[in-house]
Amino acid sequence: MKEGMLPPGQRLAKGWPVSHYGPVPRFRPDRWNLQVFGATASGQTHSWTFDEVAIMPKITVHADLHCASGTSTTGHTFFGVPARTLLDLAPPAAGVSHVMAWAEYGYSANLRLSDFIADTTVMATHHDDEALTVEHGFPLRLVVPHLFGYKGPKWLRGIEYMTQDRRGFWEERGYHNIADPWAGQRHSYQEDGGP
Ligand SMILES: Nc1nc2c(c(=O)[nH]1)N[C@H]1C(S)=C(S)[C@@H](COP(=O)(O)O)O[C@H]1N2
Ligand SMILES: [Mo]
Repeated sequence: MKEGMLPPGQRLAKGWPVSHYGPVPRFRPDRWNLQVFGATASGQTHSWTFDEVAIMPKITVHADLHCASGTSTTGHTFFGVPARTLLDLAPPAAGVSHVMAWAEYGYSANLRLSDFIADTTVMATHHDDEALTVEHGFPLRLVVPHLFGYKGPKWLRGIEYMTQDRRGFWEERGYHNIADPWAGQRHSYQEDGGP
């Protein structure tokens, strides 16, 4: 994180407004699970209940959030499971290079494996010492502080291991495949060296 600085073209929002596409899902603990599937080493799908996720190791991550539409919020403290923990619990097959992070209602975001296992990529359960609010992603929300906000699904339900890249929800709708805010990677037309 580059503390006290905003990426080019970003402006600071007041407080922490809520921004996402579609309705807020209701949490049903009895039906909820987190799954890792796709190119796992075992070929099997791994699945955990919310109670099982709650006892996974946790870290604290300080983050600013940058929405690709141009607003940023700063000074967040997230607490949750380091994303790379999943690679220990559910080893990927050889050749896995990307993941698709899946949320309720089919929202998805693709990530390079290197971005997913970065030290500060966290599956957050808490924000500023309180359980996440449902609008911000309770019970589980992926936070990838070094990428634009659309790479961090709220209401995370699954991680798909992929041996080839595939575009997620916003990446298919004109947003940049990598989404580094410091490099101004907002739009897909920039990927082939455009402005
Ligand atoms: N499931 C889901 N997660 C999502 C989104 C969404 O539409 N659906 N929008 C993303 C986008 S574009 C942004 S900028 C952030 C906003 O998170 P915030 O409302 O907590 O600031 O959530 C991300 N996670
Ligand atoms: Mo966003």
